[in-house]
Amino acid sequence: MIRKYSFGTPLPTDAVVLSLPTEKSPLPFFNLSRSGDQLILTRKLHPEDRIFGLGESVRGINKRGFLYRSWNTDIPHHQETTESLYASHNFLLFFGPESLFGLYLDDPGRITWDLGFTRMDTAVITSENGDLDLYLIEEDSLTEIARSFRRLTGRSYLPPRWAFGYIQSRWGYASEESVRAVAAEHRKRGIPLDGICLDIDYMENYKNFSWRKDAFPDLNRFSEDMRRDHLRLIPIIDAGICAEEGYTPYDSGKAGGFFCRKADGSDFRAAVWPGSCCFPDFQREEVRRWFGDLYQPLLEAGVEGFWNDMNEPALFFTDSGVEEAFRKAEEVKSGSADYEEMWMLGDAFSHMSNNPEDYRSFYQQVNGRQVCHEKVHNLYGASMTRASAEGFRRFDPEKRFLLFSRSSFIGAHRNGGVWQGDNFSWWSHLKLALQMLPNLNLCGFLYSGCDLGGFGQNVTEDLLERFLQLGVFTPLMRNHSALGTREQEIFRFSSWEIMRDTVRVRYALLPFLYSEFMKAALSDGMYFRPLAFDYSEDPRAAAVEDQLLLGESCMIAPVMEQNSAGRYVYLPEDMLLVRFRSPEDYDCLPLEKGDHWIPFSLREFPLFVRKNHPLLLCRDEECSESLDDHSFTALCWMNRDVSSDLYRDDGFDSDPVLSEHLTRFSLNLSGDCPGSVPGVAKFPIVL
Ligand code: MIG
Repeated sequence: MIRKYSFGTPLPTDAVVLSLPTEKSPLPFFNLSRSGDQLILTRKLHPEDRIFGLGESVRGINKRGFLYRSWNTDIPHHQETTESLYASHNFLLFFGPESLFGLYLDDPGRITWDLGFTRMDTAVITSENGDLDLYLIEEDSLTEIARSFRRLTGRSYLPPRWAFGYIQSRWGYASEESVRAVAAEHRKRGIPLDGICLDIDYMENYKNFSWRKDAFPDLNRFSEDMRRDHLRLIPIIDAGICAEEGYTPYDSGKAGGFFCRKADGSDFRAAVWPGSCCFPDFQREEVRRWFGDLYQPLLEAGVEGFWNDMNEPALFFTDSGVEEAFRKAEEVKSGSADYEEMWMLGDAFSHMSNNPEDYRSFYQQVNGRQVCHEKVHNLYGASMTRASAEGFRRFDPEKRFLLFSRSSFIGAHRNGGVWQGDNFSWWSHLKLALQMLPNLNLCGFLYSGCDLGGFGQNVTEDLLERFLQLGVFTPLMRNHSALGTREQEIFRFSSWEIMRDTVRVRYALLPFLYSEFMKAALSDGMYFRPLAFDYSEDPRAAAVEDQLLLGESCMIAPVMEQNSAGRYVYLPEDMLLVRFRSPEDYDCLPLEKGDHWIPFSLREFPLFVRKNHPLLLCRDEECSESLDDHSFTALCWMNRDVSSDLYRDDGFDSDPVLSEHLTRFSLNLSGDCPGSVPGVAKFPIVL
């Protein structure tokens, strides 16, 4: 049951697709109060209450015990105490002895989620706008609440199948040759690969939809050559449009009046990579149409995937920000500043970027009305994603395109995936990535993944290998790193063969993982879930913070500590451990429900499969297109006949019907189990 409550005059967000009547009865579960414009919700927490949700945010799977802020921020140096990341996903699940409900705030402005931070026993949620629609969802289980929420907000984005292949990326591939060399090195060494991202280096002076003719002379031919080798180019597009006369996107945007404006009616400008930029007012339909059509020449050149960046929007600085910083510096220089201002001199400069003052200084058009950007800030990336996706649909409505964005808001989950932003080559960020995934899924973002190996700082070989072992299971499996850091492609490292075999396991599992993903997406389910979702009666399972359920029958438990020789795993029921070293080298171990310490050398990683549920492995290939998804090795710990469904499609169909793509298959106990481990069947099947 979904109930809607309205407060004031809510701004449209495009998050909700279901129209519901507004409740007149008082809001249950929360104490409601006002302070100025703010709307404040308060709820006493039971000591055993858990809170899931908030999608992209720091800390654990259970969000309880910290304060988070919905305020999309470019924050490459995030850590445990960071309150806001690149996205705002305002959905929470309360789960405890006295609570089982979901709460969604459809509010594009700043929201503070004090989930037991100020007082351990109290949740206080504050909306700054104060005008919003609030939805309460009550169902019998966490899974059903999540499903209802997806019905409310719409089906998750479906990427093309090739987007489940391994993707190599780096900020700094400065020419066609360097990209070709990276591709060739993967092919030469048998490291499977489906795509290479082009970062801002491919553009001419970082201008969107342009490319450097000196270094990337013929994108058409380049893209064709790559396609012949079963590789796709995935260019980046930034939010800001370079404010330079003679540059077509600027001229057409200017002529159309498509950019965000200041109070005096002039275009708002801020510096980003290309220098002074204007920012499309993505809230307007005609602006989205114009921007979406700008992708057309690249689509015509054969590009089938993009990543949208800097769309919080990130602002390096504005003229007024620079003036203000210089004014402070002058005061300090002339001796007129007091002690505190002198001490803050560094801040005066570093706070020039993503400055709240700047976000307050421009306006967006919402339903024909000028609204201060601050009030709709968190929609910017989502609306850019919408513009792109709508453009792709106009270009080819039959086909799925790859699209993942840095910034997002609920609603964008219908149009694209997300990557988890700029992380560091830190062990703690490996764990952070894992913990974010189920909450992203809860908020509808099924196609996601982190920068494997870490974006900032220098990775170590073992950290990259452990990142890849998580990446084997994340829908987006992309190795990405920042300019100036240690080169991070697999082939750069002495242990590249170990890493290659890890990626090969991904390809052997790809048809199975794709099937699990599509089944989840097409039934409004979750690909990754906290253990609490399936084992809500088991308090041990509900508390697990370092393992995730995957699809209908699997569980992952990656090693996330340096130099560890293994790890503890809690099995909420009997499960088969498949410990992988490569597609042909793995061992199968039936394990009983309970705690286990399991050794994992650096090259080993587990997948756990529920008893009487089959796992399908195919022969790995160098790219997803070459995979044979008819012949499999079936692995199953079984003590009865089992049957299951495999989802398959052409990988592009933009509107597949689940039931039309399922192949039912059975494994019979009577036909004896040919595996070498008693009770574990292992045999070839053809579907
Ligand atoms: O200010 O395009 O998150 O993935 O490599 C940095 C360069 C801009 C941030 C993205 C990152 C990308 C980088 N971008």
